[in-house]
Amino acid sequence: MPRGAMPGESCSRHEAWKGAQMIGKKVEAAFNQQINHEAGSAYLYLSASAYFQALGLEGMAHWMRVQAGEERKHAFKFYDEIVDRSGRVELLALGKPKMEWKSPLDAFKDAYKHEVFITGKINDLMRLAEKEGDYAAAEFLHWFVNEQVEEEQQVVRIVQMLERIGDSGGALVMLDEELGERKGE
Ligand code: OFO
Repeated sequence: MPRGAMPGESCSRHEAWKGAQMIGKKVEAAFNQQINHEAGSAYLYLSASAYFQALGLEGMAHWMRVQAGEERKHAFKFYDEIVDRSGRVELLALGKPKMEWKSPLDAFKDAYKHEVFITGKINDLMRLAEKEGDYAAAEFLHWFVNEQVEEEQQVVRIVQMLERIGDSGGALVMLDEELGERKGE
């Protein structure tokens, strides 16, 4: 039921309002695809969390698990936006995520590559919204544009630290403790 409408309400004003809010088919399909990308990100980070858990790096496992939770929230944001604009959510299949990495550095480098991939998808969505003249979608996507800058920065910082740490076990333990303090979940 549209926001502000009473149960059973059926008036032309209501229908006109609903029509004005409807999401276009192209943007709807692209947003559904993005739900899949965000849910896939959550799945990947949960798998990385399990990898770190197996290595006994609890702090990194925690960091990845919090990140998986963030990605789930991103998927829900797209879900809610489709519903709020009277579209139809379609959940697509998720593939099996990678489960082994060569090292913590390798896992975080992969996370960085993944975020760059997602940034590209958000930029594609923005281009589509603008092409379709869907300013509500463009406005909604601004939050994600900023979020991607933040996410890439966070992961780059960890990659840089891991590169500096190299083979130093003590420094790795210290970084693990720091990453274990990430808020969330
Ligand atoms: Fe949803 O931001 Fe990372 O992938």
